[in-house]
Amino acid sequence: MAQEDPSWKIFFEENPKPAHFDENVKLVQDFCQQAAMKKNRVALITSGGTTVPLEQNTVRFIDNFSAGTRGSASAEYFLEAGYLVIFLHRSKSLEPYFRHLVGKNIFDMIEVLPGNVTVGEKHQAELGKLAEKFQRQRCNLLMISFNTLSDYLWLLRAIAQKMQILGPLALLYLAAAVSDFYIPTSQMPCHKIQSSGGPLSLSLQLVPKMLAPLVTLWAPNAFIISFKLETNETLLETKSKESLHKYHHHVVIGNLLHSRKVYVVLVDSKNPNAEEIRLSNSDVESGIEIESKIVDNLKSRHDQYYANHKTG
Ligand code: PAZ
Repeated sequence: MAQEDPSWKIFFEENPKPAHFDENVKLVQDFCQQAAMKKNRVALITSGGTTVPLEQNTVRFIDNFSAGTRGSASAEYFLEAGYLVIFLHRSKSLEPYFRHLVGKNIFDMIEVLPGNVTVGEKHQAELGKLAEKFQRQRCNLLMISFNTLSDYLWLLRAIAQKMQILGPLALLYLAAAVSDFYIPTSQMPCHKIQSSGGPLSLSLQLVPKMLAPLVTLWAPNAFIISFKLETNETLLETKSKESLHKYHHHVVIGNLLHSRKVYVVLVDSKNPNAEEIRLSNSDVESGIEIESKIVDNLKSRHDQYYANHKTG
């Protein structure tokens, strides 16, 4: 039980809160209060990988794999589905709407004439559509960023706690790739590790399982979805079910590293059989993203959850 397991508490005692923490929490508090007054649904989407620093003055760190595609695409679909979105993301990873411009050269998109800069004709439709979507949603989107594992966990806890005011209107969609291992601040060297000391051996501690206090203490009424990333297909469903049974949240979405853009499996506590979402080749060719189907599926589940809460 999270209440009895002190390891997550020790983590917060031993690892200092991130810079700008109080300002960010205030932004979240105001956002949630406004939403609660209007009875809006709010989705917290976590996205991108956490870093684990090796030095207090950090030159080197261990990174968790994630480009932020899942989170940033899902944020757009949640917004389109009428949710307000808190986007807790790794700094410089993909962001909703801006992700469509990544890899494009802005200077190829504009035309510069003396005294006049315009969008080139062949980019006007695409950029116009994107800008229109972004303008329509920008007030509905709160962006909060992290770098390290510790930043992420501090912010996750605080945001979940502030979302309590929303009761079952809150949805948590935990797509970030969060490290299972870390070096406590007290065991980290202060300065850059010198290669003159010879080969480096690292000893990493296990990160306490934060889903336990998240589900029972920080966000007890929210609808909570976690992701499970595996590389071995034979483990995917079992590991996803194990996580659900251990933490008693609502949905676990399993995905495999190499097929994550076209295939996911959803498990919940009500159905013994997992539900699959798979994109066909023609879906992919016509530009359909798997996140649109994931969000549709979760919106219906959240509708049901909300209805049960109201009558329960
Ligand atoms: O950001 P991305 O689209 O490159 O990857 C998404 C993902 C694979 C990190 C995500 O779907 C996921 O599984 N997150 C949880 C990872 C974990 O098991 O910790």
